[in-house]
Amino acid sequence: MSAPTSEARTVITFGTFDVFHVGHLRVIERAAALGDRLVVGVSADELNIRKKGREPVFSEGERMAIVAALKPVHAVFLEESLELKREYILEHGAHVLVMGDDWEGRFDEFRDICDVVYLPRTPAISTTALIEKISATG
Ligand code: C2G
Repeated sequence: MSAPTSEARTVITFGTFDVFHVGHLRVIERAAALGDRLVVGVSADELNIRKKGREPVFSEGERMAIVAALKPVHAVFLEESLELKREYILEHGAHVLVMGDDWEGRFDEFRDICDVVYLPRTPAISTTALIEKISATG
């Protein structure tokens, strides 16, 4: 007798992924390992300007292309608002929401529709530190 076919487990994560580095890669790899398919919301340029007060180094089109080309990533979409997480989770049929632990506790409200997992950040690397390092040596 064959086992009943179960629905593929979809994982969703979000991020800017600007000046892509190994900390981004690690969170994507670990997120993908929690399910069968990984969908990534890449934050819009406009969202970064609004929330962080600066334009990303790489445009949303470039950042989406980089993330979409990664082996563990099944699909990418543009995250246009931080307030639309519930809609994105439902739209993509996600079973698990994964974020780095810099967001610890911030998305617990979605536990009614999916699992919420916070992964430890990769230490000692960040886009901001990289930009500072590059401009100091440039
Ligand atoms: N990250 C990590 N280790 C690092 C740096 C980043 O694990 N050293 C993780 C973050 O915790 C996040 C992901 O990589 O889960 C993307 O990080 P950012 O590009 O900084 O994205 P962020 O601005 O946190 O996301 O809805 C969330 C927004 O899209 C913003």
